[in-house]
Amino acid sequence: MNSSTRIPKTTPITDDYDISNTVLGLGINGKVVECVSKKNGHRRALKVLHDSVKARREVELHWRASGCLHIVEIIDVYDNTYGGKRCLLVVMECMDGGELFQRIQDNGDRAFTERQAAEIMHSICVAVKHLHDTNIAHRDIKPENLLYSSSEPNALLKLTDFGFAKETLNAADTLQTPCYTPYYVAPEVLGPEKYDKSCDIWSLGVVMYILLCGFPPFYSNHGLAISPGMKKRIRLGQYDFPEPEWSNVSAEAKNLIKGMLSVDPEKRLTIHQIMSSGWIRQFKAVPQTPLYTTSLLRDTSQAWGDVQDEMSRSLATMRVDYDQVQIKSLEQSNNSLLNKRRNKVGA
Ligand code: I85
Repeated sequence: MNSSTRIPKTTPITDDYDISNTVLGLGINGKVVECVSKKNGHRRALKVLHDSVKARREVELHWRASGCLHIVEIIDVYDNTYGGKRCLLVVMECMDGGELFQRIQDNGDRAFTERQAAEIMHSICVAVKHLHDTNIAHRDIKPENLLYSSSEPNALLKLTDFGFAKETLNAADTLQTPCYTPYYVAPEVLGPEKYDKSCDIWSLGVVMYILLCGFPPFYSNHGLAISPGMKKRIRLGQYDFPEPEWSNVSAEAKNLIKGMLSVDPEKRLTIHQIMSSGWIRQFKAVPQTPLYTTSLLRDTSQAWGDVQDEMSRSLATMRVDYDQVQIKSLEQSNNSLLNKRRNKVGA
């Protein structure tokens, strides 16, 4: 279905759903509560967003991204007045299994293995490939946004929250605009999309690192949410694979992490390179090496909130930094084709 044909319903949501008081989570842009379909009795998750340009973009991009096995599905969207304010009400499939790392912590007595980590990374990579292939950068991939569909062993892991998602026009689309002919196009015209997507890859690297050992690659020394020292370590790519946690982890996994956490976004792996690595593609053949992850996550469960805050803050920094890189490179550019376009746009 063409995404542009999807329009929120303007009929009252209460015609179709009973809305409960149970809060499932609080996002930055709105709260998520439970609701039940009057038609079929299915439990759903309802995200309430105050209507704005930003909220419209979130809904549009999430809607467009729906239809992937590893992305939380949108069922319905309503444009209603709710509590005296215009709101977008997003009804989603309800993810009953909770957050990724909570489930790993509750892994029972069995040790979490490198193969299980590879299977989880494969699921997340399928979601990211789907997004990047449809010109969407999520830009907020972090543990709290990775949810399980149920508590069954066969539950699916899915990505949610498109509050920071951004459309990335790719090279092919850029070249189809009348201003460019491919022979003369400057690299900076083709460039910008890469930075937003590379933000997602960095997140994949951090999530994969935590999956394999139970602690993040970068953290502050004094427990402060984000310290200058931590910022510096992120910028310089200063992290390591300490023993004993990393002693038995495969070299292939470590190399993949290095490629994902490469400081220079130009050098960072793309989702296609990651998907074609043996560790992801043949995750079922990855060794079942027992990891320290479960026990370390349990040990640090007190500080898990800090770990989450740290990741949110570094993602925020990265989104701003990369936006600036893009603006700067366009402003600084004195490319004749770009100037032609500037004149056309009248900017
Ligand atoms: N179901 N980031 C953390 C939740 N089903 N959750 C968050 N942004 C969103 C909440 C705060 C994610 O867009 C979020 C968003 C959407 C959901 C969402 C979507 C669909 C759920 C902010 C649950 C749930 C339901 C039943 C049980 C359980 C969880 O959260 C649990 F297992 F935890 F008990």
